[in-house]
Amino acid sequence: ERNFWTLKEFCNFPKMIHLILFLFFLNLIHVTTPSKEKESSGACTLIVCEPGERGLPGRDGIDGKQGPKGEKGDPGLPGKPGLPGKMGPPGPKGEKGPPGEQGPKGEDGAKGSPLPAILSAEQTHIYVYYIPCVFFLVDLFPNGQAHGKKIYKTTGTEHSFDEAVDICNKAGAIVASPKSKAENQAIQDILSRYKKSAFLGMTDRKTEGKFVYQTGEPLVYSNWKSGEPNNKGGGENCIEMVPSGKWNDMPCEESFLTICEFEV
Ligand code: MAN
Ligand code: CA
Repeated sequence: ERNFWTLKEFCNFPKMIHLILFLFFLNLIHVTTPSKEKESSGACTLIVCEPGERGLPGRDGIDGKQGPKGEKGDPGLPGKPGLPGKMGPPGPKGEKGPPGEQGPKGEDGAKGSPLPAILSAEQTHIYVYYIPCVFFLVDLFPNGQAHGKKIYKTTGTEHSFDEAVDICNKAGAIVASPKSKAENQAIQDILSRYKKSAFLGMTDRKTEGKFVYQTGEPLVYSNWKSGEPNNKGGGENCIEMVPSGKWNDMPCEESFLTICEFEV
């Protein structure tokens, strides 16, 4: 069993996006918020003090003569601090200190699911995952969809079936060939953005009425519109997926949006 996620799996997990964004902004807040320690270490504490009060008057004298001098009053409170002096000239450069001791060994990384590793990650991990993830998602938008181990991407242009096969094969892919409801949905998501139909990769060119994948294998999933495939006019050997996600057999010479399927 794999104990890691591919970038695609990681980024395609919808909740992960929110987690990454959350961690990213949490990280920003952490970086921009000064800690209490920082606040107190460098700041001057300004205490405003009044000058000291006068001491008490001396006692009355005896026999009309002036009495002895009164006792010295208590010292007044300290006055306001003076203005800071001018900065002195810089001191000579100190010698290089000895190297610090080696820090203790870090804790073992999380095993199994990568999720705990992500959750317990330090700031750098956020960047390690976040930045590639952003590139991945930007690359897929607006003409791509990732589902499971497959990525569907459209050229954004319309072509005949044979042209589409050529375009996709040259890109190391095949023409979109959904094998489940979810994969069909991923393709439909693209169609709903473009409001167009697309060719699927299956044909019944070899045996009329028997649609197969480009590998020659028979269909494991289908989503025909009711009444289809009808081979209208006797020349409908390719499949068009309409924006609703339903399938209709159509002539391979028609032009539809090209959507390629990449296996990751
Ligand atoms: C209609 C239906 C389809 C057929 C197309 C051809 O939509 O009859 O089955 O493929 O026309 O344009
Ligand atoms: Ca048809």
